[in-house]
Amino acid sequence: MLERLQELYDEAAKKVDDAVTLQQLNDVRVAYLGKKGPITELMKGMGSLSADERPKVGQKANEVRESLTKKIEEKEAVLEKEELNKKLKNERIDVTLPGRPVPKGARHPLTSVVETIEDVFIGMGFTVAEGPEVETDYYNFESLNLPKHHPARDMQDTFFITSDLLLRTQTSPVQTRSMEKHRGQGPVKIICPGKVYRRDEDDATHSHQFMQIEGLVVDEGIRMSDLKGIFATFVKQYFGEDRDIRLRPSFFPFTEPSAELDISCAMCKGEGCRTCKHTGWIEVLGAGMVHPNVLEMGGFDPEKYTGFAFGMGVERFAMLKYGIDDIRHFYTNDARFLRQFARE
Ligand code: 2U9
Repeated sequence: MLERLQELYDEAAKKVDDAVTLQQLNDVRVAYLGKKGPITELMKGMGSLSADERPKVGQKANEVRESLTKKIEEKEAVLEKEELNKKLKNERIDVTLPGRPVPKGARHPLTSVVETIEDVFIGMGFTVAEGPEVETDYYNFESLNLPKHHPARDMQDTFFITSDLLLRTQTSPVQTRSMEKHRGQGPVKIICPGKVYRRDEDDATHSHQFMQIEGLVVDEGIRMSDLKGIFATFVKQYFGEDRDIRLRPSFFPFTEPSAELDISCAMCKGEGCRTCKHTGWIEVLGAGMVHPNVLEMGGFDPEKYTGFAFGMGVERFAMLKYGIDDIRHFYTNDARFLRQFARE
């Protein structure tokens, strides 16, 4: 048995010497040192040996195992080094090659316009408020002085989810929710940007989903002249110092009195052209003094508090500022269109 063990060692050692890949080396390891290998098999027959022979054979078997393991490990280190050197030689990286450019994304033009408008209002002491796009009938209509069967509900066709849940048609519900949070205590001074939905046929000037920024100021002693002052400042900052404003009487169920705000046409400087339909003025937003019913439903005492509110379509602002002629460009994600608004 001692001789057989030595033979096995010599045989395995030769195979280790001959191995040229790590795979071959591993095969030798499994073949000679594995559970089904000849050394293990030999050991199984040790029971038939005499008490004198058994420790000798045991010791020899351990020696063979240990030296073979050591030999394999040494060869393994050599082969690994060889393999690494081969790899380093073959896979040389040319660090002087120019890099592949990664296409850079940019803010969507509507996001930029919202951020610019937000900055102007934040500069005048407003905070930004947001709310859910799925709303209840109460917040979208009822709390805005639009009770069930009110004819003005037909002014906007609505996407209903259930008889009581809908996609908001304006961001006004955010304002009612903010008023409720104030629990009848002023001042409230917020702007509410966000997506709104209406069942319109999409065309160059209509989109079933668009963006609005609405605003609300409620405090003691707020007057229509405050509204006008805020917009004189806003229009000059957003459209330019040379723009004039005017207010025209209008009607909204949630404001009384109501007005529409026009800015002087920059194309013709008020002379009259196609952009302003030969009036010299361009309509940009709606506004008015908050209706007493709306203040009351928001938890404010209309005898003590007054306020003004306004609403604007973000796409319209972007179209006017950049001379874009079709609202659908904002939603079709043509990279050639979007790229033009990329800022560093
Ligand atoms: C509360 C009270 C009053 C919001 C207002 C308008 C006038 C308005 C339109 C502009 C173009 C919507 O995007 S558009 O179609 N909006 O003209 N919105 S006043 O009035 C409110 C809102 C909330 C609690």
